[in-house]
Amino acid sequence: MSVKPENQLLIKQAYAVLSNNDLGTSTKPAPQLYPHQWNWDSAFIAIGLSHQNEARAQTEIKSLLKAQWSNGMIPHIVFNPDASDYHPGPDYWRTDIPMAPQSIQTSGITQPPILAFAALEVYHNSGNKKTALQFLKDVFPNLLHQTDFLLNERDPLKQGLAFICHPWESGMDNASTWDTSLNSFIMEFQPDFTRRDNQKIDEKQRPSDNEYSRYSYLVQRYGMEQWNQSKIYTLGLFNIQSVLINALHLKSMQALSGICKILGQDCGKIDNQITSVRNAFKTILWDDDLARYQDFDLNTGKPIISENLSQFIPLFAGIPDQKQAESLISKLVSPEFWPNPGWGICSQSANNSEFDGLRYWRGPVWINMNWMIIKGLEHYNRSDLANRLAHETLQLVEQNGFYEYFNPETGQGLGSDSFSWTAALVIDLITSGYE
Ligand code: 9WN
Repeated sequence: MSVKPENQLLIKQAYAVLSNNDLGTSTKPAPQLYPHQWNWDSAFIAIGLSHQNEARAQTEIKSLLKAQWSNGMIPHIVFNPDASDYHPGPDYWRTDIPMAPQSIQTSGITQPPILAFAALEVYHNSGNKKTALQFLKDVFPNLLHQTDFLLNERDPLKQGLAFICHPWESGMDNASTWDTSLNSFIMEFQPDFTRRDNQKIDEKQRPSDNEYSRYSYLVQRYGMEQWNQSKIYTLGLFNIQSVLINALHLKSMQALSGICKILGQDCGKIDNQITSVRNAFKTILWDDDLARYQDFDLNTGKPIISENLSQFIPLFAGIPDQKQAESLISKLVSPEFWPNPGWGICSQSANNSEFDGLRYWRGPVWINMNWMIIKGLEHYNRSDLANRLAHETLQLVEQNGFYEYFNPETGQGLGSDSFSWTAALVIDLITSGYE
């Protein structure tokens, strides 16, 4: 495969970003803003690393799994003991409880579960299949345990869908989708904290103070329950069956079924679980009248009507049937989500009254989202659109830098520079033959 000189340079720069953010056995998402290890960041990072250094890619995943809780939860942050400049830090979480690992400090919540899919990608990209097979054997039980956590502790009504208990678990923290639910619960006390993020990044590009106050309250309140999952559910503060979380969970379960077959084990249980999650997408998360997927708020018993891009992520897991996929793709290509000319998919529709092209998950383009949608378009045989989206993604980074997110109108880089998953997924796109 011949790679254009400008893309060869981009790959070189991308590896430099990952190497500068390398903490030894894990990679921080960004040099200043995010000094610890994050869950879904490490999954994307491992995929990028696997094209150059498969052993290091495997270590990235294993280091996160070392922090897995005894209930199967893989935490959203694994704290770097040498870094302190992040709110909420380890003590704020009150995770010094028997369920959490004893020698590693972690947060008390999880994040979009794409790790099993990443583990299978790392295996496929490996040159040394013997060590890669051993890697799959090593991580398989932990990854199954994570699925059990999501299907049991996070599915009290046994519907086949996991709920999230905090906007940080959604990965799309301040999407306006969460506004009503986040502002509905009563805070029994005012949480005490100092924000660090807006000392480093222009506050117009970050969540609001009100959101931070509510994020921090949830952390403290759940900490008071010692992170007991049924108590968290019963508190009823923020219990949402998210489309993104469940789509990535299904994608990971499909990968686990693939790993199970590679390992020659009996895969009946995981295959049945996949069927039940697929059915739940059809019966609970799909709205036939609106021809779209919607998050579901367990506290109100109602779907959340909000136009953000998570409705397209089921394409990545091959969940919609052909007709559903066609409706979703026709909305995806409309200028409210994908300006033409443009830089990819807006995190919220430009027609959404809360759209803000600067503010984090309320409009900006994110590289991991473009990347998952590219793969979803390929799944539905829309290489024409996948190629266009990949091209715009690579141009965006080449012209503006390895930023965390981007203004969908101007392409301006926002948030932190030298962002790891931007670098990792640029490597993966170019190595996969996109230009
Ligand atoms: C809170 C690390 C993480 C990403 C999330 C993104 C942002 C953290 C923050 O950064 O969240 O988890 O401090 O804002 O929203 O998706 O994993 O890159």
